[in-house]
Amino acid sequence: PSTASGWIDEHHNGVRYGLQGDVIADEQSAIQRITVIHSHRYGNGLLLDGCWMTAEHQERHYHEPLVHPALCAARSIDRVLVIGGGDGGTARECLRHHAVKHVDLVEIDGRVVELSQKHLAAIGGGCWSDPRFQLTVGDGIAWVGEASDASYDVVLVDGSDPAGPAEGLFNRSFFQHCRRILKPGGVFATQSESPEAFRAVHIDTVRMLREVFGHADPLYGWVPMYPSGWWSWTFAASDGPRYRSPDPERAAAIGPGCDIWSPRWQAGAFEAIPASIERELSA
Ligand code: PUT
Repeated sequence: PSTASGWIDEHHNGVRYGLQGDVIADEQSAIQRITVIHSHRYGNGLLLDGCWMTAEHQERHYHEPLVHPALCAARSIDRVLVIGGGDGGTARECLRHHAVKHVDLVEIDGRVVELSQKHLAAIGGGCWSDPRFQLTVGDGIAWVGEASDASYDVVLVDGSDPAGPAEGLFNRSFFQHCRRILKPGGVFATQSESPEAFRAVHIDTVRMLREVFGHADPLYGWVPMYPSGWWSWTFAASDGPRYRSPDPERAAAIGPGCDIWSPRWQAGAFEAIPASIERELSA
C-alpha cells in the first residue's frame, strides 16, 4: 500500500481507497505482504498484499452478512467450516450461535492469525479460546478436497481478493468439493467481491455457483473501506435457497447483537440486485 502523508491506500483500477493513519506492522510472510495499521476513523486495520481486509470499527459490515444468512438457515449448525478468516471475525460471529458445536477454521497464513491476535484482538474476540473452535494453519483448498462427504452443516469462504493465495477459492472444482462436503440441508456462503470494482469476478463467481449447486443468490451490502464500498456475498445450499428464510428463533437470538444484519436487512439485501447484473446473470 502507499503510505504517503499518513494515508494508507489500496490502489485498484485507477482509484485509491484510503484511510488516514499509521502503519504499525508491515512484513512479508511466507505467503504474502501483511500490513497492520492504526486508522483515525476505523481503529486498527489489516491489508494483505496491499488490499483492505478488515478494520475494528468496520468489520461488522462484512462478517455479519457472510455468517448469519447461512447460520440462521442451515437445517442444523453443529459443524461449521471457515476457509480463510484469519482475523477471527467470521468465527466469532459463528460462535455466537449456541447450537454450533464445532468450528474448523483453516487459514493458510499463520502470521495473519498471530498479527490479528496481537493488533486486532477485538475482531476475533473470544473465538481463539472457545472450546468449540479449532484452528488449522494450512491450505483450505486441500482441506476441502480431503474432507469426507457430508461432513459440515455450513461452509463459509472468507478469503482475500482473487489473486495470490486466494485465487483457488474462486474455482469450480473448489466449489464442487464445498457442495460435496455439505450435509443435507447444509448452506454454503462465500464473499463474492464488489459488483462494481470486481464486476467480472463477481459475475463469474455467481454463475459458477449456479452451475455447481443448481441455484445461488448474491446478497449486496456495504463495506465502506473496500473498493467502491459496495460488496457482495453469495449463498447456495444443498437443497435449494433455504438461506432466504431465516429461522425465527435463531434470528431472534442473534439479531439484537448485530450492527448490520437482521432478517429484514437480509430480505432487502437479497432483492437489491442491480438491473444490469440481473440481466447479465440470466443471459
Ligand atoms: N475477507 C475479506 C475480503 C477482502 C476484500 N478486500
